[in-house]
Amino acid sequence: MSNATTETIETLLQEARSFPPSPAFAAQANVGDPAIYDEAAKDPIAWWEGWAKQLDWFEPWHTACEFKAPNAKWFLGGKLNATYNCVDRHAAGARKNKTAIIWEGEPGDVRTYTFAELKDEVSRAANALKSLGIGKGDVVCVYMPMVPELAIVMLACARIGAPHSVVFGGFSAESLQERTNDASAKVIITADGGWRRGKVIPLKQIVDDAMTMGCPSVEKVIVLDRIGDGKANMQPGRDVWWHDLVPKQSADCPCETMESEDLLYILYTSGSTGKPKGIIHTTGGYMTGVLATSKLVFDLKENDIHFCTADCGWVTGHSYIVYGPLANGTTVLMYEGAPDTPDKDRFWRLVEKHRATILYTAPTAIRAFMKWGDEYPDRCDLSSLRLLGSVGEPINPEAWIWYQQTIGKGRCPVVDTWWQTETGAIMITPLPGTTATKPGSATRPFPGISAAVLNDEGQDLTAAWQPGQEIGGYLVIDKPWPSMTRGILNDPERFAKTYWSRFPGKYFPGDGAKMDADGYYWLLGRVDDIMLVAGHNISTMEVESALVDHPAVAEAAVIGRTHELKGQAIAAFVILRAGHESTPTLVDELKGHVAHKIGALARPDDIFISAELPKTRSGKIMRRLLRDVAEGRALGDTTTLADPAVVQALKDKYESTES
Ligand code: 7RM
Repeated sequence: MSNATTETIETLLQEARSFPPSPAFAAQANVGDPAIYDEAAKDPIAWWEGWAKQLDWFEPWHTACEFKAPNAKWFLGGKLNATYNCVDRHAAGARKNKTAIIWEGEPGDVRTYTFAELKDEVSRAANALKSLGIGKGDVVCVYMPMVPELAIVMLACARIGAPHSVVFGGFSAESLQERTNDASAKVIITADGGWRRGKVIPLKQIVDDAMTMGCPSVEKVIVLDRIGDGKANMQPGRDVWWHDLVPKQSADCPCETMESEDLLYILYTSGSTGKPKGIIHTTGGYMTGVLATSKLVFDLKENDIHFCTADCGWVTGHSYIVYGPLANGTTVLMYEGAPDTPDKDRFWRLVEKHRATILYTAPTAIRAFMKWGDEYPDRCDLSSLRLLGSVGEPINPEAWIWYQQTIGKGRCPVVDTWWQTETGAIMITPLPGTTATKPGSATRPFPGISAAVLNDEGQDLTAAWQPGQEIGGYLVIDKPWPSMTRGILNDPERFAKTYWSRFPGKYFPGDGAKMDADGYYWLLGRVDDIMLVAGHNISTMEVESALVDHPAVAEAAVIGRTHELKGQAIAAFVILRAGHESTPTLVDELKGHVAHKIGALARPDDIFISAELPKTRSGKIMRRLLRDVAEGRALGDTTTLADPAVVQALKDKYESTES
């Protein structure tokens, strides 16, 4: 988006609908008064200190914040333990017998843990790690399915001060090896397998492959028996069964006293250069950020059942299945498998059966649900739900409205939450009891977070913004916040360059943003997803929204491909809804629809109807590969795709259609 200036940003999203919180929701909400924004802005450090005080500290901090870009430290001198805050303090009090985790496996098996039971299980797992020589500072690599033991292992690591590095169970042996070695992990914890769409993902086999390729730092592999077919190929001396090691341990394991800035975890995220970045999070600041955002964004109450559908292999699972809700003493619902197994109503059956009150999921899932049809949610009882959340990518207004109407029955506030692995916690979001929402807008920075929109020259457009004006450019965060990453493991230079060099002294997340006439933020996608068509900035997301608004379209991915005259031309890849046929008339109609919705400048040059789109394992469309397809290049790196065959088939079909 090199030419992103106020003048060239078009007013593309004419979303006029606004949904104030219902009086009933506002009356009971944790935050019902917008004054909280100004209070926090007056003294953000004091505001965050207020939240930090809601954690249990073994020793208080003496300095709240020390910041010299790109390095931040929070709550210096303070000592605490994350697991103590998520488990022990609840197990020792009134929440002792309250359910902490409800878990359902894909085959339908259910297990629950009270806070007291969780404390025992976590302590046994922690003692098991200690018995293998793992202690403070030793990295534990976790490669597990979404079973309760995954959360237990994370909390066990935090209990003894061993940073965990959870690798999503969908990653390949090579990716696992790369991450294990980058972090010099001493142990890998895995399972014989995990269930996904009725099939077993052979996790232990993949660990074996990674070990064969070479993981010199790994001394032991702990294997959980999830599948129960006894097929794991155990290597004597190296591999040990969970059931031989953990249950015999004592349920008494003191929490290690950690400095506020001691490492809590490492989580790898993909970078534009290909090599994954080991994003690091420390203890005091991270816990403060997830405690505060969980409580206010999800309006957490004592009786809530929080269902976040992410996998713990992603930051959303770290912050909003494990650390945030549990720090608040909230019951979480964890699900192992796919949303369409045994049928496309699985999430709604889970909500119905376990009476989930909060659902936090991703736009890519919401669009799939829309495509599958209303009959699936409509046949389930969703009356327990009181709040809906969205995360992971911009949500198009059509999907937002469908979510609000069909799942929320117009009764539940929808919170569209913008944040990143690097930010640790939610950054831009409505507060459901006080912020009027607009479909497609993440609304406002969370209290205590200071964001701005800059132009190409780094001028702060928000500083001069006046009500009624629209501005667009690059999103930055211009003040430190507690849960911000402390860097990239082993690579401070890359950290400084990637996030802090584009606009010196400010954190640049890589996203473009618009501020509308009401001062609301609209996240426009990654800046490399902004097209420059004949001098006009057009976000791929805005064109996608327009396409998905058409009744024949289930999902769309838009890219800018190089064009001789216009700089870039718009190419759209479209999946049709069931019952619609790909015809030249429909293609013309779709082009006209976009032109009608946004303006002629946004009329796609090409529309290619496809059966599938290339997606990462976390469901993000890889537009880079679509650009390769549209520009007739050899495909770039496809190793992070859920299914590399999809994009190859797409390329073959695209090329045969063209000629
Ligand atoms: C939580 C998570 C981060 C990137 C981020 C954005 C995009 C995430 C939204 C969003 C628009 C949202 N972490 N993103 N949430 N874009 N609206 N509500 O997804 O590290 O995996 O990804 O995801 O581009 O930079 S992440």
